[in-house]
Amino acid sequence: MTIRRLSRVIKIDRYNAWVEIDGEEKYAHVRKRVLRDTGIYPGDYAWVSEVIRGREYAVEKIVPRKNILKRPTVANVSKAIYVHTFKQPEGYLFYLDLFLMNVIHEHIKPYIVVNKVDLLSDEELQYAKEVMKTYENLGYPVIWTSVEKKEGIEELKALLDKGTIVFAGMSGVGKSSLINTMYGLNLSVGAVSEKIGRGRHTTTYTKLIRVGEKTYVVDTPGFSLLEVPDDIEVKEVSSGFPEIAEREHLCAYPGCLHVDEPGCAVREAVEKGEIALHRYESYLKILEAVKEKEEERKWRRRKKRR
Ligand SMILES: Nc1nc2c(ncn2[C@@H]2O[C@H](COP(=O)(O)OP(=O)(O)OP(=O)(O)O)[C@@H](O)[C@H]2O)c(=O)[nH]1
Ligand SMILES: [Mg+2]
Ligand SMILES: [Zn+2]
Repeated sequence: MTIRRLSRVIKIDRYNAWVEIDGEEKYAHVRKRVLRDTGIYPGDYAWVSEVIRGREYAVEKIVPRKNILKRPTVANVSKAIYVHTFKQPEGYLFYLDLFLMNVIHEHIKPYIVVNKVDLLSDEELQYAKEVMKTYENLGYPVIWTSVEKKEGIEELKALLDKGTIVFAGMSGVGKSSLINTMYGLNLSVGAVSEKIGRGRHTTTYTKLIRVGEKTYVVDTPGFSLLEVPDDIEVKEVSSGFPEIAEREHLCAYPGCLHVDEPGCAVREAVEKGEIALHRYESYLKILEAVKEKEEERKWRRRKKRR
């Protein structure tokens, strides 16, 4: 009889996976039916068999997931940290808003880290604090860090004790640097290109790293594309924006999408400055992208029926 063990999937390499067995990383073949039925993602818990004792492993089955974070894709996430920078690179808040929507959708606890504060002048820092106030008011913790000056690192670490902790954000914001400083690791770190002020995607794959008995940190590649998850529907977008969701019942039309409907309480709140304009703009942009995906799906279904 072959032994089956419950293992954690550490990293995916095309149709194979690195899994953790007895504290060691082993390369395992992924059965076709796994790829077909459930797929396999970093962070999955999987039943792994020993095809040849101590030498060859195969992933037989994926344990049902608690959640799955999209962009970056990681399964069974406890906490998700979005790393933002105001300079080198100048981050887009839109990515943060999209990330928060994804995270809320999966019931994962989000944290926002503003890194590279050493690069900001007093005035710039004041501006940054104002921008982040919007997020703090929505209930998201914001932590200010500098890897360079070793600031905020202990504060951040104290918030993130157990579980599977994902670091996400644009390329070059310092995700790998933060993980290195916090846990004394040696992940590769790359310079932000001088010319375009953007990172160069130093980290190219998602990987779980065990840093405690029950703690994994997940380093992920920086993203640079607008990509909304496939399973989000038009009417669900607003639930990713608490300040919109809580006003929806005040709109004149049930099912109001807050675009141009008359008597829209959300747009009224934007005009009054009660909802930050950049948040509303993110909402509209995501809504548009989700609508497009829905149209695509409908079109494909119609084509299939013909
Ligand atoms: N001044 C300053 N530079 C920093 C700080 N944190 C990281 N950096 C630098 O920013 C650059 C990018 O850091 P990385 O850790 O590679 O960024 P990343 O987010 O992992 O990037 P990708 O792997 O491409 O997604 C490196 O040159 C770091 O030394 C900081 O707090 N202050
Ligand atoms: Mg990196
Ligand atoms: Zn409305």
